[in-house]
Amino acid sequence: MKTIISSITKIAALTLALQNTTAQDVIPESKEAFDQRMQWFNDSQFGLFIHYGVYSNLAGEWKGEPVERYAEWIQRWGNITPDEYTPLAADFNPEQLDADLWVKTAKEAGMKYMVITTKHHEGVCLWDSAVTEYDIGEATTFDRDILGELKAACDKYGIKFGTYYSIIDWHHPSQRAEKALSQTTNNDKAGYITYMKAQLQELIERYDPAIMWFDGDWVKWWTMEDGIDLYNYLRELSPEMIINNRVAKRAAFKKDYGTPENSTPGASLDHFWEACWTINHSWGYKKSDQKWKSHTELIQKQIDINTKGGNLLLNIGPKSDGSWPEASFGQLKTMGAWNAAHQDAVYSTENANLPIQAWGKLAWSKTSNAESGELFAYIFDWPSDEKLLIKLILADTITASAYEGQPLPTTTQKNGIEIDLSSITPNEYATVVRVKYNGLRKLKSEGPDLKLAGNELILQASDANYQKRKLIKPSDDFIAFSFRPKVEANWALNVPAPSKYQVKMLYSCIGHTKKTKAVITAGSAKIESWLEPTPGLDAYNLLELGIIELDQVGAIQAKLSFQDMARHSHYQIKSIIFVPVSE
Ligand code: FHN
Repeated sequence: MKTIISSITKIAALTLALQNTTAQDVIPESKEAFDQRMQWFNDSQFGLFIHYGVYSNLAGEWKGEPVERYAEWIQRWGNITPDEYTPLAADFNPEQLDADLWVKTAKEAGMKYMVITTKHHEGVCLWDSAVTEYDIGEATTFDRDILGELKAACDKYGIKFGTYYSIIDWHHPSQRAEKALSQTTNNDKAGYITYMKAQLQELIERYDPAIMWFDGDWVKWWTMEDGIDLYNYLRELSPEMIINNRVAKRAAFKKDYGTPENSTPGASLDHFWEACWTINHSWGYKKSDQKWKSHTELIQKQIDINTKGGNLLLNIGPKSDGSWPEASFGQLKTMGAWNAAHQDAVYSTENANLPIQAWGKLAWSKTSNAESGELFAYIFDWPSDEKLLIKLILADTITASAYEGQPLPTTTQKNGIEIDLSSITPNEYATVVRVKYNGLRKLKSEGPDLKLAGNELILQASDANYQKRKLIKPSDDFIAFSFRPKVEANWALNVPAPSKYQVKMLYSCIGHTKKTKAVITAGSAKIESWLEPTPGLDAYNLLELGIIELDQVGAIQAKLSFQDMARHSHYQIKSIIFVPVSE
């Protein structure tokens, strides 16, 4: 009891000290100090996300039946009552948890930090907290300090240790699991905030996390002011610790970094960011979830994210005993080998804001600028004629080589730089070519500036599913629809948070003889708009269709179809963008 009183006294004193910071202000920090604090994060490129808790015991099944959606949400989607769920903590027994193996595997994959769920929405704490008995100390028979073991292993291998903490807490009396998506008020908000602050102080004082990774900010009773107050509280407690933007309201709050989820922004962003992705489908371990991403998809995803200036935070969901699903080791091993063989192209590059290329990605070394430097071309789709055209850029001088240094012949074309790849063999996952230059110039870029904020959900043409016979797909850069009744494309859309979204579509169309309507559905939501013709198929228009509400968390189906498609009309769709609307 003494510990609890001292924690609450400390919090009260600290909260008073912050009174002079008005609710809407974050603690002042110069750009230099902020950039310095974010430096290691920005250089990391790749981190490990771990979803581990009592839900891991259930492996996505309840009473012998698989439960839909994410396994860590099983209490909600399995309609498990608190009386049924709370005692399950007694079975939590990470006896096979080998912190050294976890962290060594992460390091060998090329990961520079890790973030583990210390308290997910279920509310159980993976450390022995003084302010609750629903934790590893009292609610389980397990008595090791697994967070301490992981922190020690991170220190041993030079990996930064981070902690995930959910604002949502279905065990705390102030909230209820069955109202997970509809709870508009918290029936003891002040008490719960004091509880959270005490727990966060424990995590900081015991494990000194380099990152505090919040989640659950979307609940209606949590406000931007609450988040900024909590941000300031933590900045005082641990001035060098990095805090993600879900501490407040992610659609509008960008400090310290943005957190797109199971989605990669279509272009670079004007703030630090990290995209978190599952390695299969569910965050928490789900026995039936065999939707493992291929080694190629994972490597190319990391390259896509890194070349746009972000980090990939890749999730593993350990089994109840603390062991990892076998498939995860293979994926991380392959990623580690590729990262190790391309160190310059992974850890010494940054976003170059260069024109999008249909065959892969572009970045430049950190020391480059328009006058001189070195480009890295990451080739996903090997050109059939073995001639790589880097479109829309020219340079005064060009010297191209394979990643390992073998010279490659180049020629300057009207619309870009062409590199002869015939003397080298493509890498199974992605081939890197170096291009040293002087006097780099960008030709006019295609399409309108999307002005992305980073938390948009983007459906790219390359990720669409559709009946190929009905559509022409000349490249991954767009889907071409010609006059075909009932033609449609669909995507799996991962919704990170229930919210209203402004729906936009980047398209071009010609041959309009009469108006055509685009119809977009996402889960049960639907929106439609007439399409105006564009000056040409290469001249893209950003259409705003309007606002829809997505009241789900997790994967739903999105579909694009057309009504009254005009004869002899042709459409090219680059992307559909869902922009979260801050409440
Ligand atoms: O509801 C959580 C979900 O369980 C998981 O933790 C992801 C990972 O960031 N975040 C929320 C869904 O957006």
